[in-house]
Amino acid sequence: MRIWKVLLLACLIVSAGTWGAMAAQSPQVPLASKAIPKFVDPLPSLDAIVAGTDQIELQMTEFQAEVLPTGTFTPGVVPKTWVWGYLQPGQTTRASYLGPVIVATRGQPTEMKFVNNLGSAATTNVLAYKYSTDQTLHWADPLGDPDMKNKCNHMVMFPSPGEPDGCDQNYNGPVPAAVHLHGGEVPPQLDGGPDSWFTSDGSYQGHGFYSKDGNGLKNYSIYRYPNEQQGAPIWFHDHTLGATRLNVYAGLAGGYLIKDPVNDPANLPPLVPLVIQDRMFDTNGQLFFPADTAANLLWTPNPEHPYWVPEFVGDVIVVNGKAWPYLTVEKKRYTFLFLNGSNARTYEMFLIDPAGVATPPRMWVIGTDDGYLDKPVQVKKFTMMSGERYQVIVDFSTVPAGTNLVLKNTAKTPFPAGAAPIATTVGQIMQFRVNGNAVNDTTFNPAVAGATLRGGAGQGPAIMRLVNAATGALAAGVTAQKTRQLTLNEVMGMPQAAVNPVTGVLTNYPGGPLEILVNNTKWDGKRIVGVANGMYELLPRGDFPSGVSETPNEGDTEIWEIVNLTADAHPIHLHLTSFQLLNRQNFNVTAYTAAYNAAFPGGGYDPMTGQPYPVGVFIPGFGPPLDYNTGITRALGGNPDIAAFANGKKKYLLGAPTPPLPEEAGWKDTVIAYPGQVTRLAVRWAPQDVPIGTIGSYPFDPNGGDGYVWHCHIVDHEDNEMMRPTSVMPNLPPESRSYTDY
Ligand SMILES: [Cu+2]
Repeated sequence: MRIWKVLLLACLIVSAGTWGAMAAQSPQVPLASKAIPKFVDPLPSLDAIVAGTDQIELQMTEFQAEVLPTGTFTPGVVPKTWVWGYLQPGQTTRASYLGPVIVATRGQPTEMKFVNNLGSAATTNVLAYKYSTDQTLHWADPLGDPDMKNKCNHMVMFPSPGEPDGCDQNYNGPVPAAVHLHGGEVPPQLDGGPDSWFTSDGSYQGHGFYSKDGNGLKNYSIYRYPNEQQGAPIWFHDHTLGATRLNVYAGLAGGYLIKDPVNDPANLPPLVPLVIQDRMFDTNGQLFFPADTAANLLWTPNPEHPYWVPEFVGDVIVVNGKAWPYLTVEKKRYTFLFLNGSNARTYEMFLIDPAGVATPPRMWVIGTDDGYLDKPVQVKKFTMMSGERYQVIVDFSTVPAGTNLVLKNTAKTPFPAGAAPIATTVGQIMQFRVNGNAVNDTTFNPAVAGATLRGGAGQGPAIMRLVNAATGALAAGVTAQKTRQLTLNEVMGMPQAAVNPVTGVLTNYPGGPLEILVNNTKWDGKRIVGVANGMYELLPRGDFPSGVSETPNEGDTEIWEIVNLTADAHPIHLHLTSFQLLNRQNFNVTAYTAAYNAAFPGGGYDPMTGQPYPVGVFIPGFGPPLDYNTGITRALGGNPDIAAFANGKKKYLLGAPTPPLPEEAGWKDTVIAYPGQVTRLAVRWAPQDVPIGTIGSYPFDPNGGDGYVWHCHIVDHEDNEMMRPTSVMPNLPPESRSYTDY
């Protein structure tokens, strides 16, 4: 964090006061979540669509869903909440905003048509969207000048001279939407990344329209997903640049289960998806999203981004689109597919009998983000950040009928060292009502000694091991072609002066987070080098002039060392490929940060002083301090080597690396990077079960289109720069690929 000079506060007060006062205020009044009844309505089951050869059409539609429980406001009455969801043709409403779940089969492509019928922010009834869009972010901006996108995006808090009017107002045009298949091994043209959005009135960006039926004015994209990857509980959700947090919050998320009949474990207990999210509501039962303005005392005012909040956490837990539901279960085994679809909230989950009578049922993790484990892993609790999935078998056979178990949550916010959840509200997720007599359960029993899911007799092969999960080292026979050291950085804003709406006194507030970055690089790979005509000049760095710094070779195995320099954990997500967690290791953050800051070469433009940054001072958004490509191999990524010695005596790294938790030791696409640690990933740029060394690993050209991205899956972070493009260098010419029909 930087030390701010008092001298500059005088000029800030005028600008900040004006800027903050102009921002529109939501008329919504937040509803206290303790007033919402718990465990009143049953868990909604999500619509399932079994994919065949016919195209599946889903229409993004605004409708009223039944999110809050019966009797929240009036006894016997289910409140209606305006939401957005993916409806099928002919559907005009649905009880749950979530879904549907597409059930696809490995080897059979699925053609999806996604239609945007969301209309305009000016007329939407989803007030959380209407009052929370933030035009000061680097965002889709469909009304922006096509030659000068993101007209309001700026690095400093106050509008610079010549900046267009209205940047401090909410966006009022057609709603942009992009559909990403999270965990999907798909061509870059179909990835649905942040730059592939389209609107209901036919404007679009990127290759969203390079889909099967070509270009033209329309309100849909057609994606033909290959489904060539192993069986996995992946999902689809909105990914619009700078607005993902609001589109997903409004409801745009569904499931996508790939079944692999040859390799999936057989005879698993019945599957129940549990998509966990947190929300806030107003006193009319409508979705509420807090803005960061001074009048909203929930947050420190942050006039650089008047509506963006650093991490949204709601005070209501919603499962499958219903607040605090219950599920009636029989005395037998179930497979629960847990998916954390929240913006920022982490869940640390376990079952209890609140009456203190029944022993909680046993739980076994059998699958991670992108496939099954070889053996079930018994857990007492497990932790999920946003974007992660776990498949868990719970055996209720030992729980007495009539017991009402509660799924608890003890994860702190921000995770892992913030405030504990309130036990009576967000400290509980849902209820399981155990009912009936014991049944003769013949499904797979994870409690049997030596039980295997893969690799056993009559089962598919054990999963390919990049990592020896017991030691946290690369598996025998696996070598890494590159090691990248990539940092997570938080950039703090300037101190703010604004009128406290309660006291009426002009008050100086400390600067909040301005943006969050991966490898200190903004999403577009550019940096501020000076000021001309009142606007900031942006020029690419010499060491990645294309703006893309992570350009792995197809088929290579790389070690990504995520060096977390922030105070919080971040769920790091890679598109296209799945990876295995290698290990985590503590490091001396103070010593490393000092070396990191000292490596900056000076220059650029410091908006606090109006001067270039001195040598040896952190430059926000500069990129890594050293040249990205010519640093020593160990530190590829442009940062001081985390494994080097500081001042010739003390290592940055502390203690020994910790192997992944047993339940994490499968294929993942989203992993927790804790503060104070370097989190190492073994990333292979190839499908999971293609033999190492295969040329043309992917059935499609992984290069082209809009490319891919890697980012933090705290959606509020990815919406504010904590995301970077990746471009995979193919090792076969495009025309030689078998899968080209996209
Ligand atoms: Cu983050």
